[in-house]
Amino acid sequence: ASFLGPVDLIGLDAQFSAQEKDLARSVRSLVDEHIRPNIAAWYEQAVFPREIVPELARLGLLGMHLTGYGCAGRSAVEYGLAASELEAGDSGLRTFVSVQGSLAMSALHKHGSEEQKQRWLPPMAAGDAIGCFGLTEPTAGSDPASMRTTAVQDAGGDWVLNGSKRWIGLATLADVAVIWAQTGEPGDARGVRGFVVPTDTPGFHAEAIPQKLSMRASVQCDITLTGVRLPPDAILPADSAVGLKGPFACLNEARYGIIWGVMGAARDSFDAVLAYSSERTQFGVPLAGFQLTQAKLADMALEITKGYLLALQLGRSKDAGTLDPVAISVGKLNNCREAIAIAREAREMLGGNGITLDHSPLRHANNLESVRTYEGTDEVHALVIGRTLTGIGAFTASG
Ligand code: TGC
Repeated sequence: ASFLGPVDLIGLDAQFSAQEKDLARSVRSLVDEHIRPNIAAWYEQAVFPREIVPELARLGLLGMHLTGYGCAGRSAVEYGLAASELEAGDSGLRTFVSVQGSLAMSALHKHGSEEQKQRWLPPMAAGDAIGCFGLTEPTAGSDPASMRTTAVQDAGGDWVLNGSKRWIGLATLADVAVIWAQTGEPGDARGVRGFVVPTDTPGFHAEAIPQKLSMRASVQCDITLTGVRLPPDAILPADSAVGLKGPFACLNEARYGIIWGVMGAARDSFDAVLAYSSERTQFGVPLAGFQLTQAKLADMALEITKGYLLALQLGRSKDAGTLDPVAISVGKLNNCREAIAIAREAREMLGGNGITLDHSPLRHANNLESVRTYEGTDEVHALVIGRTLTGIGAFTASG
């Protein structure tokens, strides 16, 4: 039987190595043991289960695609499979791994000094330190170049940060924050630089955003930075971090993981409704015996299969070093759009029973509202693709 379950009607299983499938199965066991029995309660009570962090570290999932500094050095495809299995449990748990590994650790690994890497990466890989990544602001979401957070160097060389960040995953739990700030004139994309900010620095304050209807087993926060004074070596020094390409290089990593992750949520929704429709009888026959049900299941299976094929193509390209950012936009736009449609369809097929936390699809659909929005909205990715196809930037009326 395919490790992807009954949805795999085209023999996708054979496209993965034994090592890749072993990793996927290990992550699935972790999800079955630690996440599935508790996720409904965590979601209802809006709790991020911090006790899961050592389990994720034990499997080497924190910064798993990075090399050295205690990181597992796994391939892009393995990283994708792990994201997919975690998100089959809940998008909030996959988001933890993405923020820690793909955003905060990636920023340090790609752009940090040797001292910054030595200081933070080993404890982050071990789950002993948590990181967050502050790019988005209350008035700067899709357009990070318009950020208002500033970093000014004083006569002694210290950096002083002022401003605010919003929707920052893990910030109230974090030991370290990578904060992107404007060092030049407002709107100067090349003036954006990254800073490594221990969260106990005076002037750093994080607060969880309450009353979320999505990602409830996860933490997203407001950060305020009030005269946060940092030593000269707090800046991420690499040339690769000069300007917005610094944070975008990290977003590429997180967006790539999402392409796989959301297919896990879609697959779990499909598995849930396939099982339910086989058991649930109406008018004397199981729901699975109705033609309309079968047509819906078939359409879901097609899109999940195509979504995994797309993810796999991008993953193999990433491992070969040939993955282009526009291909990531193709994957994120398609797989998020299809995953949320599948989760919603599955909820509908569960009837009234589908609106409680006894079944996963509505929880997945609600989570996917966030996933399709963060790391570049559907619209941003459509316009990235449109710009590549036409050669014309259409992000604003003037291009
Ligand atoms: P532009 O200002 O022209 O370009 C700036 C520089 O960045 C480069 N670049 C990229 N580099 C690598 N990968 C990519 N995907 C890149 N996209 C752009 C670009 O080449 C340029 O380099 P240089 O050397 O010339 O300085 O920007 P653009 O016109 O290319 O992009 C416009 C647009 C709208 C696509 C971009 O601004 C964008 O992607 N906006 C969406 C921002 C976004 O995804 N935000 C999400 C932030 S993270 C978050 O939501 C929180 S979730 C995590 C958590 O839970 O904490």
